[in-house]
Amino acid sequence: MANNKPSEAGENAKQKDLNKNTVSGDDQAMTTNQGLKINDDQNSLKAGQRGPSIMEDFHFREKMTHFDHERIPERVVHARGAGAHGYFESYENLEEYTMANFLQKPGTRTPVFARFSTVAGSKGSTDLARDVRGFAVKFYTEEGNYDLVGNNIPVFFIQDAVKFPDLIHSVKPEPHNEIPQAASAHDTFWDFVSLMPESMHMIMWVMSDRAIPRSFSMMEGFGIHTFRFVNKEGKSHFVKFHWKPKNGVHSVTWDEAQKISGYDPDFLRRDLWKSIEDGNYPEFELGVQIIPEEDEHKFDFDILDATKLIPEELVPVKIIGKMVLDRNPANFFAETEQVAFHPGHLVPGIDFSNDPLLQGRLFSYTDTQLIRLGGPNFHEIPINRPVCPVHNNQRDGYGRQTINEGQSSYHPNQTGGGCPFQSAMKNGGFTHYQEPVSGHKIKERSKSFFDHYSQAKMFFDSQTAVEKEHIKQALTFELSKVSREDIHKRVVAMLSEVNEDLAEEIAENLGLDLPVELDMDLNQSIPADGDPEDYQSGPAKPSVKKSESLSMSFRNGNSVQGRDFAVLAAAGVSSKSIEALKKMASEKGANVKIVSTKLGKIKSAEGDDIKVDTTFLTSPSVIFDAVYLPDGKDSAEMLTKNPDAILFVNEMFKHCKAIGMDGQGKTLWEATEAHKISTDSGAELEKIGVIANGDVDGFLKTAAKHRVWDRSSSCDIPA
Ligand code: HDD
Repeated sequence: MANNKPSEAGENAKQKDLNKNTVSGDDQAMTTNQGLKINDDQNSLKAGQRGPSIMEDFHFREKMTHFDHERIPERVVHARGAGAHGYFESYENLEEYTMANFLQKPGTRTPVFARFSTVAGSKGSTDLARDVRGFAVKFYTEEGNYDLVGNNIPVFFIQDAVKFPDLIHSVKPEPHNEIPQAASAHDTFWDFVSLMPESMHMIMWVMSDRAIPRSFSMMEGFGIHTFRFVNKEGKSHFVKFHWKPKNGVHSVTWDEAQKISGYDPDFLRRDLWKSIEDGNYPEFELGVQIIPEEDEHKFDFDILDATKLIPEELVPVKIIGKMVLDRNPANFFAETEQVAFHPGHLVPGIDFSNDPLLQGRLFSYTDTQLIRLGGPNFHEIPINRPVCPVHNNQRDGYGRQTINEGQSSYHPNQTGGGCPFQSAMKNGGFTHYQEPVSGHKIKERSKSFFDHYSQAKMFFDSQTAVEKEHIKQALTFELSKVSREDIHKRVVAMLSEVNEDLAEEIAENLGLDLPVELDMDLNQSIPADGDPEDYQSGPAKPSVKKSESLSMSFRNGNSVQGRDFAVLAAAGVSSKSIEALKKMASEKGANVKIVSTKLGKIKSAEGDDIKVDTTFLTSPSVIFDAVYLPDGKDSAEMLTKNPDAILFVNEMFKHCKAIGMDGQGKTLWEATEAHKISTDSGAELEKIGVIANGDVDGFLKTAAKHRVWDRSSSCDIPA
């Protein structure tokens, strides 16, 4: 009884597979788990109408027991997430680099399931925390599942997986009082960071607006580690994976993030769900940076170091396919919660590098699923099972689904005729890349990992003025919530390695004098017997001084697909004016919502009824991408008397979002502080993203830019 909706691409192999387990209760009788029809689900069995309940009530006991066991441990990191089905379509034949089957024939479609997440917060925390976003994709290929388990930031905090539990303990709520939830702005995180200079590059990214995306469909994704592509001849190339969103890379501001966290903590999850329901399918292109083996040591950083990226100026990104997410899960728990990713789920043609962070991950993911999903059979859960056959001699365990017939469960065997048998490489048998390895068994890191500041500097220097300003504000916010001065001092000392002005400004905001005097042993991050001299990071000297692709402004996208526009309206609004906007916006995939003082209908100037979608009470400006003030004298005049409407426009202005108006809509605009400020500044309205005279096309073009940052200098507005 399948109820999964077919995707646009028709039923793909994974959907057909899931349908075997998808059940709908429509038109069905209610039964116990044993299939017995239930007559009364309203009352428990009692000894008399007012008497005690009776143990014999097997229906009550079954229902209650199941309920009592409904919860499973949340993911220790990335607990909060949202997922979607879709497909990956390859653009070209990559046999020169990899034998991976799904990358051979242009046009090959492979079903995928993607899950986006925050890292630190619990399952019920806000989507808008300042945090890295997980970007995990499971490809259900004909050769088995391939998981690309990445993030929306191309580098990581630490170089060696052995530090992962420390990093996570430091960022999670503090152990003595479980405060704060889903936030890095507290003592333990910054204490750890201030003692781990290798985290500095990642800190720059996390303090940037990348850490507060506008939509899961508006962020990049990265495999982070250097992986390998291996072709049929056994030749290997190093490879870095990138996802590039069709909708461009966009973020909210920190002020918006905090407000949205209150109004709609499900903002990103809802956005993903809704855009798929509306047919605005999120789309990402997959790109690769391919590095020949011989070039491994060509860079002034180590390609095995996950705190470094390879600037696109040095190795361009080659686009090899696209992912389209076109179907929402039928059941959150069954699919999004139970999906189990693992960077070690590979197909022939893709292999690992020796990145010590990646190597450690290869242990952690199976281990965590054992506790989270309750045993070794989690690969049989519908969302996790491959679409190709699975045969081996692994048997039994909690919740085993497969009924393995026959006498033999070992290999070699003759009782089963030697089956299941091994496969030669030419028949798809996976062989590990035969990398020569030599060295001493040693707990050490290569010196080539010790430059901690060059790329942090490159990232900061590559940002636009507004982006730099936001990084400063984020650092100030986070560190202002840190209570210990020693932590402030150490962070400022590290920042001064990245950029003196940055360090000075943060020091000023924290009330510190420069240069800061450090009175602490900074050598905890080296081995007990290590000589601190051997572990010093040199001064920042990036080989690429500025990399334009590191700025979000480089990937604007110029699209309004999936954006939400508010139309402020009251009785007497012009329906003609609204229709003109709606028509053009919906053609481009944007949503238009009528916001008013109460739900129901409003009478338009033309006399027809207009349905109100939402109210000022539940839908403030921060959850919209732009605002439109339609024509209609009575409506505009009424709204000038409404403080919520005035605040709405002022806040839109403050957050540098497009403001459009038509005819009398300008009456409302003229009643705002925003109008006064822009008039006083003498700025040309259009230049600061305020589009008058019903120019819908101009309004949409401005909204497509996402923000009019030119306005930010005149945005000192009380909103
Ligand atoms: Fe991890 C989950 C991404 C380092 C250990 N990780 C997890 C998820 C993502 C990432 C996207 C959520 C998957 C999902 O949606 O279910 N992790 C990364 C990236 C890393 C990284 C991009 C660095 C480049 N992770 C990392 C290290 C370790 C782990 C170094 C431990 C050695 N990660 C885990 C985990 C999780 C996890 C504990 C928790 C839930 C899960 O695995 O399934 O095993």
